[in-house]
Amino acid sequence: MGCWWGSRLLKQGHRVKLLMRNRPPDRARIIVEHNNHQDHFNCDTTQIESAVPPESTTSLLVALKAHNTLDALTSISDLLPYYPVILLMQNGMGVVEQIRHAHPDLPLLIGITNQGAYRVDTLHIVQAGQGETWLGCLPSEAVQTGPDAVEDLVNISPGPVRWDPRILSRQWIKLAVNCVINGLTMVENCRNGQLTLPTYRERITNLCEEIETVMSNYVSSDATLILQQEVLRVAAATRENYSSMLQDAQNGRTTEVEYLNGYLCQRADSLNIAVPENQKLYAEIRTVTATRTAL
Ligand code: KPL
Repeated sequence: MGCWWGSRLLKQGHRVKLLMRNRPPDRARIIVEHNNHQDHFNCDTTQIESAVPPESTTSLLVALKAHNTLDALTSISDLLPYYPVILLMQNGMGVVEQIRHAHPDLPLLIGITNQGAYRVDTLHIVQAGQGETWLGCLPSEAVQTGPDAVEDLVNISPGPVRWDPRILSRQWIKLAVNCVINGLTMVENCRNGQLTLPTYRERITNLCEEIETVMSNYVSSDATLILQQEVLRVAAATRENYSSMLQDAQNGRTTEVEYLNGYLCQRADSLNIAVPENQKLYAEIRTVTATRTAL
């Protein structure tokens, strides 16, 4: 996702610097492949430990896995006050709470995308389809940031990027979709499209009903009604995809389960809401992960 955003901004003439974990060359090239065509974008890079304070109008876009985000931000904690906007783009929920706890008062924004892109190499991505992206500020934020602070990001095209004043609802719907699709594809070891088969319908209904009950404690009920419909729509729209959780597991990487199914079960627990179907799925995912890791 970092490469995708970087390439879009560079195309529009913005300056982009990639902060990278491993020692990069000073200048590098992002390659974006689409319909068997490659676009190349030169950009500045720096190793994250050597990063220096940015210019005053620079936004920080954090496109890392949920479980790597807090550590990455902490490693540049001296620089964080220099960024007028810090945009977080992770699957799942719980990262904002962790960051708030460790680094209070940062100007955080949330980005949610269904833009399909996968990595074939460092700085080399394949853009799979044209998705949508929403940006917004959580209602709990002390400092409310508005769309003008991210005008350049909102105006990026192609691929619509919109400001959403109800980003929390969208975050919960995305959490629900990822809990169900990523979780079930992980235990069934299948592509997303398989979940549209009637055999999975009852299980999906039960999972969604439980998630709706938890979710309705955080967002208005009109946002919760469409969950099952949304799960099936996304599974069909991404039918050829292997979910990110399954891909992570297949490649021996840490999955985001704790920020998806784990987060959901923990919220349910703190509200004293029974979610047996989701608890069962969460346990199955952990068993499958342990079995695959042990192989
Ligand atoms: O977000 C996804 C993921 O895999 O993490 C979906 C939308 C389920 C696409 O695979």
